Amino acid sequence: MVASNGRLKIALQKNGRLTDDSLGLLRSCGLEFEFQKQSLYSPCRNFELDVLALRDDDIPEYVQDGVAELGIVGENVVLERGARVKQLQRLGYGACRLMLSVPLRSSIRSLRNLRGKRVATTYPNTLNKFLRSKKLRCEIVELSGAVELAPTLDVADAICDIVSTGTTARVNGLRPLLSVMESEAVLIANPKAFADKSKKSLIDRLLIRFSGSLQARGKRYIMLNAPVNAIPRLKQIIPALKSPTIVPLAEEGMVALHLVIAENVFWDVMERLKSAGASDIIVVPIETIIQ
Ligand code: PRT
Ligand code: ZN
Repeated sequence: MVASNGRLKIALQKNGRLTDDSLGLLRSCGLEFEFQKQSLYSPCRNFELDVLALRDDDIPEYVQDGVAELGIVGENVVLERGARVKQLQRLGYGACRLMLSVPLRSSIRSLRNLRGKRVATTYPNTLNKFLRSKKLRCEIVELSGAVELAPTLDVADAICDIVSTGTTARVNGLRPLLSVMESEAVLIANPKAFADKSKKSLIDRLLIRFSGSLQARGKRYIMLNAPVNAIPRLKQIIPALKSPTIVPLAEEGMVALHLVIAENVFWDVMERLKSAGASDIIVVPIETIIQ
């Protein structure tokens, strides 16, 4: 039984693809706790929060029923379980697609060709909803795993399964037909949790930390020196992520520029800044950005 002790509870996947990133996100928000896969319940030392470790499929219902006020789970699972929960934030990891795929040699080339065919999936509700929205009738073959084997075993003509790199589909001789939904990990909440004043205030505090940490992801803080007359050129190179801070230096005609830059353009921009006159470039990681 989970103690109802006035502390906030957040449900995470106990042991799976979302576990490490979810723990990393909580830790990047300054939350300190021991996490053991075997124990259901890990109290935070420095925040009124307990972390619950659960199977991902159960998280939407537990959040809906108020066992935990918050949960982190894939959007695909939230949709499939049809839970009445509020989606608060997309978290930028666990990216995947729910994809309809067919055997390489299949004559099925379009969605219309699927009419009347057998489609194996572990996502019957999502698939059913999708097919109804397309006014298409198929026979849904509900499996509990290893969906990619269904065409080889001749229990289905197509499958509807989660794909991330596409390797599993390729290895099993399948080609993608159509994406049913895109998904990533999301933070969900029990809507009633906001009615409790102290819980709401804890959730609000956590949300600020989550946003701060997510904002900082993939960004670097750069400090560099440059001659004043190089500023117009440097400004043209700097992507419009944030206007740079410009500080005069003791050395006549020199300034320091501070700016935030996205990791994916980082090296390219650095090289161009250097050739435009920047020197003494210092790059530091960013832990959080509170706006
Ligand atoms: O034990 P528990 O029930 O908690 O975990 P689980 O085994 O049901 O889920 P898990 O850990 O596999 O996935 C958790 C969540 O991660 C999913 O609900 C998705 O939101 C997300 N996710 C991201 C994925 C994948 N990528 C993924 N590739 N979930 C599953 N897969 C599987 C997919 O089912 C297929 O078998 O990986 C295979 C395909 O991968 P690729 O890379 O070969 O395309
Ligand atoms: Zn699961």
